[in-house]
Amino acid sequence: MSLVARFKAGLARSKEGFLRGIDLLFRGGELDDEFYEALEESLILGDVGVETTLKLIERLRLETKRRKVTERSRAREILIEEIAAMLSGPAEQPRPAEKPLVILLIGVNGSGKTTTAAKLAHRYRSVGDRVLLVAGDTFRAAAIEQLQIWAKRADADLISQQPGSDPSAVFYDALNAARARQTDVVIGDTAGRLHTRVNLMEELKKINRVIGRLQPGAPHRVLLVIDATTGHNGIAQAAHFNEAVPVDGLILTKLDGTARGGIVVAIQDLLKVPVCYVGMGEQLEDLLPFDALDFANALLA
Ligand SMILES: Nc1nc2c(ncn2[C@@H]2O[C@H](COP(=O)(O)OP(=O)(O)OP(=O)(O)O)[C@@H](O)[C@H]2O)c(=O)[nH]1
Ligand SMILES: [Mg+2]
Repeated sequence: MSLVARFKAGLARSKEGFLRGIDLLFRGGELDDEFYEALEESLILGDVGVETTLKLIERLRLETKRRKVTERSRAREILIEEIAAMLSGPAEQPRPAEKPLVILLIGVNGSGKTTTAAKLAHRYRSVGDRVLLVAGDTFRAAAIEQLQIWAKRADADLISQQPGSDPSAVFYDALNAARARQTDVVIGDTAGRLHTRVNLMEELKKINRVIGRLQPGAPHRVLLVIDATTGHNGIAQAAHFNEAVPVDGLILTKLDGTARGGIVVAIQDLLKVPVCYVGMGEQLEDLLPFDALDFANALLA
């Protein structure tokens, strides 16, 4: 299945939701004020957000005028282009010169960090990388067991310690093990934390420091995992996390569970942090690398 088709499948609920109205709008007629008003309403309904929606509408108005497009059906392509332009981020960073590549997953409780760690492990394993998962959530015994099960399924190594131990110590062990074993990619799971809890954000900073001391430049990718079904709350979370540890990219999970998939557009526009992956299900294969044009096409084409 092509990436567009997979995005479409993951967006099934949005397709039944706000995207249905948008699809109908583009089917025929003139590009009049009524059209723009209805489009604005639908985009906001789909969690694209007021600010981002107004920006998109403005660009669509300008671009259709410039190209002398007056029919709604021809404006669809232009809106796809504008959304794609808004979504396109910098190309993926190359791997560090020295192994391993260290990825750290952070986010609020239940956003999908542990599942995403496993999905990422699976992605790297499937191209032949040696992967080490780090059970950095030492709060709950169940969290460690959950990652153990996933590590087995994804055929990745795992480093864990007793529940209650210092997560920084787990990362210290893990990085040393990764070096000794010639691991290609280290993927760190962390405990869910509310962005408003100062001590927990301090713990995150410490993990970040410990990793950086062991391997300069690491963690190479700090990825913030956001549950797409929480809508615009995710934007406030992201700003706080970014203050504690600079976030390199976003992973939006549970896109399959929302009828308002427009959040992807809003989040990238407002945060200026690229969406790297989107989660569209609970299985190992359900993490898709983000592609702006394919995603925009899946939304509207
Ligand atoms: N439908 C769907 N469910 C998902 C997705 N990603 C994660 N989940 C589910 O969301 C729930 C929480 O996922 P976890 O990976 O445990 O979340 P977490 O961030 O590690 O949670 P804490 O460790 O408690 O903070 C699980 O039931 C996952 O199966 C997704 O992309 N789509
Ligand atoms: Mg977890």
